[in-house]
Amino acid sequence: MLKDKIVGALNLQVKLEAQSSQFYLSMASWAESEGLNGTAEFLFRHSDEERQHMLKLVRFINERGGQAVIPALSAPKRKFVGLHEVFENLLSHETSVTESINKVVDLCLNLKDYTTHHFMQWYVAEQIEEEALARTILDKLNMIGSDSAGLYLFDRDLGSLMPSKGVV
Ligand code: OFO
Repeated sequence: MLKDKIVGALNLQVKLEAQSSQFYLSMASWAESEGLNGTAEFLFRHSDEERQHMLKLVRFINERGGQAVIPALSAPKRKFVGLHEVFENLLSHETSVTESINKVVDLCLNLKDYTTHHFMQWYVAEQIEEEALARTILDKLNMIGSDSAGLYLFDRDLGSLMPSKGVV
């Protein structure tokens, strides 16, 4: 049986993962409307993955005797100046998700909830991958600058990349 404080922290994480999914869906929609189809595919997949992260938490909370709360969400940002802004936003969002996950892990240790602590290790590992990938993508974009041939190839290659795996 989960302690109330743990349920509260996990439900906050449910909300953050849902926000991630909506935010990346909004980015994907912007990219598709700009003709950046590879980037859009990548972001649609990223959005789907975030929804899976949310569901994994929902199922865990309910299985362990708590109640997962499905949150209301505010509308995500929908206009971006360019790809650089998209991936800067993505990295800074992921950094805040990592901080939140670390807080949950910390609380688990303080309350001696080793089961939830074990469960959360999957999220810790996932955040390392996602942050590293976002940084790699930003490095590539910095290298390309405003070179349109480079941006064309970048967009094409991103279309076949999985958000939680691989390097551009
Ligand atoms: Fe759920 O991994 Fe990003 O936010």
